[in-house]
Amino acid sequence: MNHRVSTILLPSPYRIRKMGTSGLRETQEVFQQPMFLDQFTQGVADFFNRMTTERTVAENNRTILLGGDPRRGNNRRIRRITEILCGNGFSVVIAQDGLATTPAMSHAIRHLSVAGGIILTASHNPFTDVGIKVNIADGSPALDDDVTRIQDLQNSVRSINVMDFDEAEANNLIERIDIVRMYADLLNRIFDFSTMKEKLRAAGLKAVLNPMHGAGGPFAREIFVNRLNMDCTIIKEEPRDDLGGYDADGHPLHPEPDFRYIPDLIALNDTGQYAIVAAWDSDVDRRLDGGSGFFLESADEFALFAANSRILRLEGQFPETLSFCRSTVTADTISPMRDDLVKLFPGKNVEIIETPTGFKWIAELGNWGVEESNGVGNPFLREKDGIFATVFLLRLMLDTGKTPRQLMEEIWQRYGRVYFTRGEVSGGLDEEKSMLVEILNKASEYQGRRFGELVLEKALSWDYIHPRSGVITERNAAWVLNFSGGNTVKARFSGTGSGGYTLRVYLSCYDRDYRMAKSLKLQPMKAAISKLLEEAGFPGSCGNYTDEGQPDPYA
Ligand code: VG1
Ligand code: CO
Repeated sequence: MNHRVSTILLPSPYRIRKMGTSGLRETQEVFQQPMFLDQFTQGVADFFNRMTTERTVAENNRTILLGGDPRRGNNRRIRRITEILCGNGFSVVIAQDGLATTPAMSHAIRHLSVAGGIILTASHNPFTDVGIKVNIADGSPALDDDVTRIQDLQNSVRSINVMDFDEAEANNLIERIDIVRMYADLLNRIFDFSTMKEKLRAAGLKAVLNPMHGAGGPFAREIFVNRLNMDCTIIKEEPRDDLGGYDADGHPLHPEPDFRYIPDLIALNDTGQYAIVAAWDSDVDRRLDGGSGFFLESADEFALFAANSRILRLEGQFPETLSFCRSTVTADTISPMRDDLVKLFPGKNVEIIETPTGFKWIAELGNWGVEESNGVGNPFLREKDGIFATVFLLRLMLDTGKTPRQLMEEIWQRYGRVYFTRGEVSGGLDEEKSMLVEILNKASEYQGRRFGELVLEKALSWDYIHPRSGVITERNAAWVLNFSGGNTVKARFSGTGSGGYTLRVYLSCYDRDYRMAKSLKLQPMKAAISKLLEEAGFPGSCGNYTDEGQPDPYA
């Protein structure tokens, strides 16, 4: 076949940044620069080109899957990326008019056995940002070595190979798939929708779901309404290119399932009329769910799922080694469960692993995983998965007749509870950021000092020692401040922003008693952080704690 490919010279190449916690995120303006997307994509095509000529990574070794959230410009970008991939000898599978969730993409990459996927999403960032994630043949996000390789290739691009879209179409290089159906079929195989549907009919539970105008709407409708026939109200269902637009102060809305951004869902949950409530971010790899007035933190939900993981079907696919992973800054709800997990899976190896933030670190290791920002992953694909989590919660409720709160309290009664919140210190000045780095690097100098009610016992930095190779693969993935009374503060810089700095601060403390007011429990740590920053001469403060908007049944 002789397809027409033109080669366009890149007159002034850009310096493209390395992908961060999850893909590259830049403002719309950056992506609108002439040929910026072209250079980005040519580099990715070069990466897949090398990868697939070095070895066969998939049955459809020269095919790439494309899809993403409904963010402004993504349709156009999918068209252009298709032209460049086809210009480089690949064929392309496009998910559902370009609309797909990150977990559905991860599943489809594996299911279709293609060489990888390009996911157009800046996830929780507002529509004023653009993001692109690159996933490899096993469905997981590209890991650090690959990310470095991609960036090197991108920054060496001097010309772009392009095939006109219509030409690619005429040459049958483009296929379109019903990714909603493909993903719903997967969940059906895992959870058994027909049994769930029957139990739902008997129980008559109601739900409110909130896809935040991202990619989740069609998936939620197909699964909860069409397949499970559930009595559902779906708010913010329609995928919108502005992901809901602006708030009352003129700031673009964050499509992020975080207590700060879902006051409407919190209010509906407070009515007590809904057995299940859930919000997911624009690419549906994160969730915040619960029901009957209660919400579950991701680490708590992770513990609940781990304890009940045997009810999932396809158990034969569980590997010999079951890895329960959490990013190190996530509440440690899983360690107290170790002995029970070992008993739950006789004959298998059970390991509990701490990773850096970014689900790529977890996806690489295999199966169960959780992140601090409301992401829970499962053994069936290689990403966090918001809808999977909500369906799992629903399934547990149907099996037991219990509310989310009752389910969670059973776990806390057995293992104790980790009280947890996240906050941030953010700003635009490089000097401020450097100052924060210096304060945290030298925090051990404050050891033994009292900050409000707490004494700083130890300050250290956490390096990721890879559990397979034993090599330190990520140095200083978090700063750790151990205060008296088991109060632990961890901090790291965000890697998903498109400008300025955000230091993320994670607070946790364990207690056997789960019925304490969370804000009171966490207050001494918040005060200690403020005092420490103040004494170190830092001009800003830590705020925006997620528990501030969180309903607390024990308050
Ligand atoms: C944030 C979250 C992190 C998550 C990442 C990507 O990263 O804190 O837990 O993995 O977003 O999630 P950062 O570096 O800004 O803290 V998503 O839903 O944007 O793919
Ligand atoms: Co996301």
